[in-house]
Amino acid sequence: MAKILVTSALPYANGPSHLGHIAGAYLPADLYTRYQRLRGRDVIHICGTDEHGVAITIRADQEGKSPKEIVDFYHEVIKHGFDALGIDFTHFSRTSIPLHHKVASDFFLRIYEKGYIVRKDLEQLYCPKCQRFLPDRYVVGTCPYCGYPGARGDQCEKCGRWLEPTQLVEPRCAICGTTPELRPTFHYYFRLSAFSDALRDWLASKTHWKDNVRRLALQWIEEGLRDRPITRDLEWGVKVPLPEAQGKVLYVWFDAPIGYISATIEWAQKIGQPDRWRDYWLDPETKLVHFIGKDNIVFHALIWPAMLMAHGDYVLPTEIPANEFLNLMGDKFSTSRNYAVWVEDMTSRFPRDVVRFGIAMILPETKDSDFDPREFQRMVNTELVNNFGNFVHRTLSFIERYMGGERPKLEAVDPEVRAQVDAAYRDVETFMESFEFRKALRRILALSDFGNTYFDRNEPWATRKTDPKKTQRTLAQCVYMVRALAVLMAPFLPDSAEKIRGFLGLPSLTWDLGQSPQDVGSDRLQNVEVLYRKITDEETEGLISLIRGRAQKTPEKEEEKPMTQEPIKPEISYEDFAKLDIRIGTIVAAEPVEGTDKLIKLTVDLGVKTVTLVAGIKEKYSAEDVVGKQVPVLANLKPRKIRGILSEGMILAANDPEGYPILLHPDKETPPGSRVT
Ligand code: B3M
Ligand code: ZN
Repeated sequence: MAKILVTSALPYANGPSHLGHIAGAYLPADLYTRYQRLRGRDVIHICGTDEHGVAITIRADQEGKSPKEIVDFYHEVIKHGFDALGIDFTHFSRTSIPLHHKVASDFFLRIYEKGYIVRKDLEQLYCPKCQRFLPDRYVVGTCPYCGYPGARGDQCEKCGRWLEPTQLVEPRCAICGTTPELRPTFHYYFRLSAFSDALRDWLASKTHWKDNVRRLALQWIEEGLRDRPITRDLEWGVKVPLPEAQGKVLYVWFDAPIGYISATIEWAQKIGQPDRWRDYWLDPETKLVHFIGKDNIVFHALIWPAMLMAHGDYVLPTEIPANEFLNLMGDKFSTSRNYAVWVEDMTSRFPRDVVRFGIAMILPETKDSDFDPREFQRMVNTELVNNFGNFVHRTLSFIERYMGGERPKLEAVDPEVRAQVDAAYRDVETFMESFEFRKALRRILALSDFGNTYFDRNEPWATRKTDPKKTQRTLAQCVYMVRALAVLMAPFLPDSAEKIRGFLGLPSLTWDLGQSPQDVGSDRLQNVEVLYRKITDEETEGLISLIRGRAQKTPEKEEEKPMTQEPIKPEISYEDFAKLDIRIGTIVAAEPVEGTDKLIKLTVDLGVKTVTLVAGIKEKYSAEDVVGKQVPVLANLKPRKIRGILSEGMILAANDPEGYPILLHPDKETPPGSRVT
C-alpha cells in the first residue's frame, strides 16, 4: 500500500498560533490524516517548529534574550496549542536539534558537490557600528517603488514588492540606525535556474492541483527563475558546512523544509525503528502532501522541489493543498497589533470539537474567509447542536427513556436510509480526497439533517404507544445512521466520535459499516449524555470584546513582522535638540490650498506672532475641523514656499502606519506661544 506522508508548514517559533494559522495548514492536515487513518492507510503527519531565521533573531534582539530562549519558549507554547486542539502529529520536532543540523548540512553538501550550489562574490551592506554584514531584514529604508519609509530589505510591506536591501533609498541598520556601507563579501547560491525545465515538466503533470498553487509556480517559471542566495551572515542557524564559510549560516528557507525529513528521521529513531523514515522518503510511490498557507507556495511548489531534484534521493511533493487566508471580523489577523484569536482564547472557552467545527466550517480553501464570533455561535448552535448533536441525542435518549436502554435490533437497513448513507459516504470520500473539507463537513451535516427528518417523519414518540414494532424499526435505522455519522465525523470531531462509540459500545469506529446487526454495537447503550451545549450571547460578546479590547487601535499595516515602526534615528546631543523652538499654536483660520489633495493653509496664533503654515493634512481633516484647535508648531524652521505660499514653520503631527497625519493637541487649553520642551 502506498504510504502517505503528510506535513504541515513548520511554524516559526516566535509566537503562539492563532486561528489563521490553524485554518491555513494545521487543521486541514489533521483532518486529512485522521481520515486516511480511518480508511486504514499507512499515513504519518510530520511537523515541528521552524527555529531559525531573522524573524527570531530580531525578536530576540528586541527582547534582550537569546534566540534559544525564544525558541525554547515558543516551541512549548505552539505544541501545547496544537495539543489543546487535538492536532494529532505523528511527530512534532524542531529545527534547532543537532540531528536537523546534520541532515541539513548533509543535504547542502550533497547538492554542493553536484554543482548546484555556487559561491558568488558580491557587495553587501555592512553596519560599521554593529560591525556586521546585514541580512536583508536587518536593513530598513524607503521603498524605491512606493516611497513607504518603513520598507524592509527583503520586501516593502506597503506595496508588497520584493526588494534587495541595496534598492532601498536611505538605508539604515535596523538595529542601530546607522547608515550601512557596501563591502565585498560572498554568498552561496542555489542554482534554481538549472531546474526551470524540470520544474515545468513536473508541474505539467499536476493539472488537478489547486489553481492558486499551480498558477503561481508556473508564473514564476515564465518570468525566469533566478539563482537564489541560500546563506546569511548570522550566528543563529545551521552553519554552512564549508571551511571558508565562517560566520555564515543557511538561509532559513533552505533548512526549514529539510526539517520535514529530519523530523521523520527523529520519529523513526524515537519509535526504535531507525530506518523507518526511509519507507516514506525514499519510496517513489509515497504520496507526499504538504499542507501550507498561501504565503508559502513558492517555496513548496518551486524551490523545495528543485532542492529535492538536485539532491536526487527523495520523493517529490505529490500534493500541495495551500489555503488562502483567514481574516478576523473583516480585518487581517495581526500579531504585531495583537488583533487575533489565539488558540488558547478558544480552547479555554469551548470544547475542542466545538472549536474544530467552527474552524472547519470556514476553512479558506478557495478564497479568503472570515472568522466572526457571532457567525461561529450561529453555526455551532444551529448545525452542531441543533442538527448533528440533536439527532444523536434524541435517538439515543429515546432508547434510554422508552426502551430501557436496550438497543433495537437492526433487521434490515431501510433502502432509503441505505441510499442516503451510501451517498454521503461516497461524497465525503471524494471531498476528503480532494482536500475539500468544508464540503465534506456540510455533506455530513446533510446526512444528520436527513436523520432528523427521518425521525420526525416516523414519529416514534407517537408510534411508541400504537406500534412498538415500528418504533423499534425506526430507532434501529436511526442508530445505524448515528453510527455512520460518528464514523464520518471522526476526523472533524474526534472527541464526539469517541463518545458516540462509547454510547454504542462499539470496540472501535471503522469506515466500513458492516452489515450484521452486531456491528452496530453492544446490546445496551452506555452512559448516554448530551454532546454539546449552546454558545450563549454573553460568551460571544465576551469573545468579541476580548479581541477588540486588547488590539492596538492603529490600523493594520505590517502583518506578523517584527519592527512595525521605523527604528530610532541616530543619537543627537541635547544641544541639537535645544535648537528646535516648538510652541503651542492656536489655529485661527484654515482654508484648503486650491488644486492640491493634501494641503491646507493655516493661520496660527503663536502668542508672540501669527504665522501662516501649509500643512499636509487635507486627506484626513477638513479646514472647518481644525479651526480653534491647538497644535505643536516647530516655530523656527526656515520659511519655505509651498505651492506659492510662504510657510513659516511646521505643525507637528503623528503619522499613522499608512503615513497619514494624526493631529496632536495639548491635554488642556494652553496659552498660545507656550514652549514645548
Ligand atoms: N516557518 C513560514 C511560516 O510559518 C515558515 C514555514 C516553513 S515550512 C518549511 O509561514
Ligand atoms: Zn547597526
